[in-house]
Amino acid sequence: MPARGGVTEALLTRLRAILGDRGVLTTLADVEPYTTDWRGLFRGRALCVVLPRSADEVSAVVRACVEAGHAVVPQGGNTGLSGGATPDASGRQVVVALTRMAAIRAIDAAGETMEVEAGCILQVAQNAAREQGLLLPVSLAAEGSARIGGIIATNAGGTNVLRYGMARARVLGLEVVLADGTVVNGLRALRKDNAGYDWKQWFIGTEGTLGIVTAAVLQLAPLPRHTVTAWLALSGAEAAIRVLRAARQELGEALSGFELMSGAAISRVEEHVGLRSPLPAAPWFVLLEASASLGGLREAAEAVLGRALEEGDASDCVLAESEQQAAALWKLRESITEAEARAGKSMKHDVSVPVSAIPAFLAEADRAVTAAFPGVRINAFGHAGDGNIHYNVILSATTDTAALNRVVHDLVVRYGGSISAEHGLGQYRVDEAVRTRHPAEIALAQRIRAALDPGRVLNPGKVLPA
Ligand code: FAD
Ligand code: 2HG
Ligand code: ZN
Repeated sequence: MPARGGVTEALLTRLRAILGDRGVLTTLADVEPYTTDWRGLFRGRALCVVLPRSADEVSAVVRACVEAGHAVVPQGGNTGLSGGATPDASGRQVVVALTRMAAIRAIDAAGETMEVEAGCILQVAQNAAREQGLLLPVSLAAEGSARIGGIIATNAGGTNVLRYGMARARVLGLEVVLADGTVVNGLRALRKDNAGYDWKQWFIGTEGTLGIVTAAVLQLAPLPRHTVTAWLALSGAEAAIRVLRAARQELGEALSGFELMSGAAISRVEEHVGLRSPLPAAPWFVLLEASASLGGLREAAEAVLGRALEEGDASDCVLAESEQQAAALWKLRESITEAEARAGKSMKHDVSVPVSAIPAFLAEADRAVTAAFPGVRINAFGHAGDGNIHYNVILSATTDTAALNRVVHDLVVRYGGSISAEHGLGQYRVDEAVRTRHPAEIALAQRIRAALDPGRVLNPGKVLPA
């Protein structure tokens, strides 16, 4: 911890006056969990961690930090995969953790909306919706820890974007605290609202660099009565795209998940997590899910699987016979990140390309990466229905990671893709975003940032260069 001057001591005293002693954490043991990211890849330091209980307290904290010249780092569940919630190494930044603002304020069943505080855990919000016969359709493996504010600030994707869109599509209204401490309340439960700028969009997916989300009104959906879940073994990624097309034709908008996983990724889950695929080893697997309130789903899913087998796209498949079997299939898919972490250090490439370009992209990326970086192991999987591939590479002792990023991202750009489909830039991908995006796009983002946070108080060094 750097020596503290009078201004810093005065700031701590002021924060304690705002939040009480229990709302300000300063010991190394208390602060450490908030200064390291989920992967243990980024390790920062913080002057303190503050735990506000209301938007007014967040506002008072921001004002105090601005006046003392300290930056703030908003944090939710700290499950982000881009280092966005980790403070820098200066030991001066103040982490604002929203964990004590976790109330579900209201659910309007007829209007299918929920008003919820930013610190509510996603799974808690999902369960509350389910109790009312409604679905909060944002689903990801970290849902037991990720919080609503983090979900919104990263515009999280996950496994049902194909049907329900990204987190952005759920947000009807927001309450945010700006960089000068102003609280802006836009907690309206309206589907239609064209009265001026749709300013809430500025805070969705901007990773806490333009404002701190304190509460939101979310759009829910009817809870589907029927779900089918299938697991297919495929010989190649081309076959997966043909099966996707068939699934869209047979199941239409009921298709809610289409996850593509390399055989190597599933073998790693078997080896490192101890789960078993229901089918023998294959080059690729697909996990397909469809859900609807009206019947006929199973017949339509059987038609998709039958066609895939007949046309030689699938070598084998299973259709889950129970909720437990479906859950076991999802567990396999959702354990890939954990298995990858146990297999070694990896470089994550959270990329998207047009859906139809996935097979060509994968083939070209495999050729380029294995030729240039001997000894690496590719761990490719992702939300193929959305064109989002996690083209992760488990490193060898000598891999030049900057060169590896350039090879993968240059290819992504050539395919008209994005170097971050859903995890955001955080601090992990800022340089690559600057390198691969048009300079005018970066300049436009800088202008918005300068307008909303001229003093660079909010999460400096994330999304845009410091
Ligand atoms: P944090 O990690 O705490 O923060 C993330 C970013 O949001 C940071 O920049 C932080 O400063 C900012 N932030 C947090 N709260 C606020 C707030 N209230 N106001 C303003 N800014 C804020 N992501 C996906 O998109 N799809 C997936 O399928 C997916 N699967 C995952 C699986 C695993 C096993 C893990 C570990 C992560 C996964 N993630 C996935 C990444 C992560 O869960 C998401 O990015 C999630 O949205 C982060 O939420 P959080 O509350 O943990 O945010
Ligand atoms: C997923 O799709 C998450 O499971 C995590 O987005 C991806 O580990 C990753 O790279
Ligand atoms: Zn993902």
